[in-house]
Amino acid sequence: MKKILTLCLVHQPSRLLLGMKKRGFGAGRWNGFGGKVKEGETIEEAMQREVREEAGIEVRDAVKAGIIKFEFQGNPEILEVHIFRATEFTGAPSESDEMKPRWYGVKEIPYDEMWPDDKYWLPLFLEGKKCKGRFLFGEGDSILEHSLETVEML
Ligand code: 6OG
Repeated sequence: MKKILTLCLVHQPSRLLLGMKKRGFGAGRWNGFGGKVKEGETIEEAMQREVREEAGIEVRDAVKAGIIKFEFQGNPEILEVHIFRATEFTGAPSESDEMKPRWYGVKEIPYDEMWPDDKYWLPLFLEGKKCKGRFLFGEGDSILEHSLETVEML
C-alpha cells in the first residue's frame, strides 16, 4: 500500500523555514510543512493547503524538488513523499496546533533533531538539486538501507 504525502520547504538564499512538529507522526522533530494528499486533491493543492494550515502562509512559487519513498521494516505501507521548494510566500509564518515555525540559517540546520534521512538529502536540496531516493527504517528509526540520486527532472 502506498500513501502520497507532501513536504514543502521555504528556502531563501541564506535561510530555511522549518517547523517543530508538535503532535502526530514525527512529533518532536523539525521538518518542512506537509501531510497526506486527500482524495480529490492534486499533490500541488495538498502541498499548498498543508503549508497554509501548518505555517499560516501561502507559498507562491513552489517547484518540485524531490521524491523519496520511505519504508519501515515489518510495515507494508510505503510513504511516497513529494518534496517542494518555495522561495516566495505571503503572510507571516505563525504557530499552529501542529507546527511551530522558525527560520534557521542554512549553516545551522538542526539535523540531530530531524528525521535521520534529512542528513542525506537536505544538503542536496540546499544546493538547489532535485533528488529521488528510498529509505528503509528499522528499529529506533535507524536507517537500514538507502539509495539517493540527483535528477534533472521529476
Ligand atoms: P502527517 O502524517 O503528519 O505528515 N515525513 C517525513 N519527512 C522526513 N524528512 N523524513 C521522513 O522519514 C518522513 N516521513 C514523513 C511528510 C507527515 C509529514 O512528515 C513528512 C509530511 O510532510 C520517515 O500528515
